[in-house]
Amino acid sequence: MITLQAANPAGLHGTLTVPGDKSISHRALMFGAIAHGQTRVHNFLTSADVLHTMGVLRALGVEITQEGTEATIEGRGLKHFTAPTRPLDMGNSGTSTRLLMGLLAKQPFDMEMFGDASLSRRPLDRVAKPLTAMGAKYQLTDDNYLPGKILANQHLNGIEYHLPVASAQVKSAILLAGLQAGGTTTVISPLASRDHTERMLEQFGGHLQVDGLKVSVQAQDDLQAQDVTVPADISSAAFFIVAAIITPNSKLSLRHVGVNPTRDGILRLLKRMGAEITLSNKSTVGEPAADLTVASQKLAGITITAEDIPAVVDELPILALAATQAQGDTLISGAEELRVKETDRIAVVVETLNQLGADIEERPDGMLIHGGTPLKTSQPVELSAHGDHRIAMMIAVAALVTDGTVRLQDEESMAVSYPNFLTDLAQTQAGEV
Ligand code: SPQ
Repeated sequence: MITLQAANPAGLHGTLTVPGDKSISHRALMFGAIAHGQTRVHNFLTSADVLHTMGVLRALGVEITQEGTEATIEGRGLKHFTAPTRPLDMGNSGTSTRLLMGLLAKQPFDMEMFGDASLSRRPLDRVAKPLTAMGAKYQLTDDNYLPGKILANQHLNGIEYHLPVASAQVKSAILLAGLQAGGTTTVISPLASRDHTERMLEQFGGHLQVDGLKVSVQAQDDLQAQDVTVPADISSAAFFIVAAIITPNSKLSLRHVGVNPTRDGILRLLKRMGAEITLSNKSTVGEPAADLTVASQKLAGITITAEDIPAVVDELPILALAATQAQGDTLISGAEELRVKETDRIAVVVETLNQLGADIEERPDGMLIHGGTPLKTSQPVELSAHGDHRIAMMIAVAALVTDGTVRLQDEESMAVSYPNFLTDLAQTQAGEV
């Protein structure tokens, strides 16, 4: 348990580079493993989730070296994995589990897999169903959870699949299986979800057809190794963006943040709330990125609907905190997917922020946040993130503007996506970055 710091009267200051993007780091490892030749990944994220993907690929015989944020993968194509000698450990990572269920759907051996308590409560039927229709075979618990097995399988056929929810993980799993399937595999999404898999597949020489929300691939085992530079993770940057906005007297710059339009919903929604966030040094080589500058300012409540959700899905906890400090109400709807993340992020955000004096009503598909509530606690309050990295970081940012003592029980959960978050936050407090 740690006691979190309240903000200094001088605010947060400096220029910070947050770690590499988690979604892109997972995919760089996976594409590096199935390409031919040596892939180099720069600014790779060395967080627990990504290291679980790395551990699984190594257990399947892939040679990967890592020094700091540089990783090198010796790729040998889709057909040269070796049977693991132990169950595959997915840790806390939904992305590792779901994407690898697609990537490994056609191997000549069984693979056992397991995850931590949170991952063992997250639904896998959303990937198992379409992948089984392609010919893949899985053994999961009766409720379609981990622990489970990807069974040996010789044959996959293409399908046309209409995703019931806009999920990048399900789309990616099907496309990765589609690279090994007969005929054409097509995924049609109800709304755009993050397109890192499509972009990276193209970079590695994949032939994919994209027509609006419809993406198709055919079997292909000649992907070529690449140099991949991972931008800073906008999902991690979001905590500092909101911290600077709600903490008086602050000004922060964040370097080379990924601003892929399928991920930058946090910037668009904060702008709709009246925030000014300046983008400079835009780069479009590989994934789009830019330097962001943001200072303390006032926000106004807005209405957020289903169309907004996929591009901001992981940032909704920290956006909810921002909304508690805005003038007026913010309504978040169409966000029921939040209930099947590392925690039920609707229930946990409402409960946690209300414990700090916020006024939020839980809705089945989101929440109604009554803004303009000063956060305060007369007694020292002990909060748990329930093992959810994004909730833990939201609590640390909330503590900056809470009048009273806030303690956090499971700060170690931040290691899933941002191991040095508290150090970086403390440095911005001291203006040392
Ligand atoms: O990997 P995991 O545990 O699912 O991570 C989360 C997160 O908060 O970091 C979700 F809990 O991000 C997902 C995201 O919500 C990462 C992801 C991806 O890399 O493809 C896609 C999103 O999930 P989904 O279900 O919408 O596809």
